[in-house]
Amino acid sequence: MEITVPESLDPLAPLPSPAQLAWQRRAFAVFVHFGTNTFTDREWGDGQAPASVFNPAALDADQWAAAAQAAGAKAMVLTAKHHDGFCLWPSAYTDYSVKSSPWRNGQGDVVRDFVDACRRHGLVPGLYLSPWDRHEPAYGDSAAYNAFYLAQLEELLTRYGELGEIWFDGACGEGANGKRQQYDWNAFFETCRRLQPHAVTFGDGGTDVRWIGNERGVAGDPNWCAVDASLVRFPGDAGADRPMDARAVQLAMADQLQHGTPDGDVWRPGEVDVSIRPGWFHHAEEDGCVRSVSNLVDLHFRSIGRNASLLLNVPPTPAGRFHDTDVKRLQEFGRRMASLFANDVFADARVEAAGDAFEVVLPEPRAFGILRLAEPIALGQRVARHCVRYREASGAWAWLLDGDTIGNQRLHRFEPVVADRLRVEISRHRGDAPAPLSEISAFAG
Ligand code: FUL
Repeated sequence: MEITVPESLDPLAPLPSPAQLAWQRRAFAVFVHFGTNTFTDREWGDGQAPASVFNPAALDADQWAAAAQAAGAKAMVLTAKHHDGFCLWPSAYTDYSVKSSPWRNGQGDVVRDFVDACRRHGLVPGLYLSPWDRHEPAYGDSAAYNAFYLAQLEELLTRYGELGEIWFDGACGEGANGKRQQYDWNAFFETCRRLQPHAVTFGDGGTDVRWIGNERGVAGDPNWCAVDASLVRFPGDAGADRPMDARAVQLAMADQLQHGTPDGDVWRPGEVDVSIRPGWFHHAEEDGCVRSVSNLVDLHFRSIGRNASLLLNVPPTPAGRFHDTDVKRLQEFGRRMASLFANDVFADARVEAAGDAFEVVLPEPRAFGILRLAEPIALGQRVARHCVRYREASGAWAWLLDGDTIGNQRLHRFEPVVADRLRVEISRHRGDAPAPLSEISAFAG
């Protein structure tokens, strides 16, 4: 049940940008790792595989989009170029791309198919362009490679319409010539802001969206949207030259990737990237290792349910389609989530708000085993600690759970209880005014 937020409430900085807020509301995206590695059975290509290996017999981006949509995703992100340097679009700046492959006689463009399929299925497209390029000879010759990379970035940001997310991977290996590439991160991010102002950029600790610090699919608890900008750095930011070797500083940064901080000065919400299989790319020997539906449900609770966004990787096979097992899993997961969250037990309840306490009054005792709470994050994030109690049929009040942050969404799962009243108390929060909630919903579980 939604709760009306008092109009008089002042925002409490830091605040999300419109692009960050839209990205947080989408919450769930499917990641697509596809390229020469799909055909050579590798995770990190060395850039030496001939372009001729890329030849998907039945590439069908609509099949990816339909499966993502069935799972409940609102966006998809494609590896337009991974570390091997092979471009899934016909870039004018290299021959190492689909145009040199036998696929569709060199006339195809996977990025085009991808963005069109996303839009047909109501998904917001995003792109990954690996800065590390193990094929391009200019790599390691910093100025020349930066110019090359910026030219490719501009192709992607101008040819394919509006994007929701641009994903920068932090990997930076040595060039073939043994030289270390110095990326011009400021120019990369400035180009994104200029050409795609509605997209968020992801890159290690920032800029708009921070990595959650692991690839296991777990957000921190608590999890704040804000971080301390002097500590959580991304490549190219103002403080990035400061030595990071002090162990204590590194630990503090790792902690803030996981948890954010209530004292943060910049809004930089966490993204949980994780694969549905052990690898990021498809490997036939992992066809039996696809996450189960209940594992995917757990992922949802540990990421989206902890105020983060989930980017779930599903790698197409060499045919260019998601594997049947993955498709079935995504469909079943989508159905399971839809049924779990179909009926809000509190839909017709009344809420009495008094200061830092919210009391839900039900017409009669009802059973529920999941609670969904939300704050109006457009006005900032405030709740640091909350406690939930419920009134049993006997009329006695019982403790249900304690939690920390809420943010965009907080999910709690517990042994179902029967109650005719439920009280959420905010026992600690940022700011002087009582912390508002925008939702208290319950589901049978
Ligand atoms: C990492 C890369 O090195 C992996 O190959 C993968 O793309 C993952 C999402 O990011 O840094």
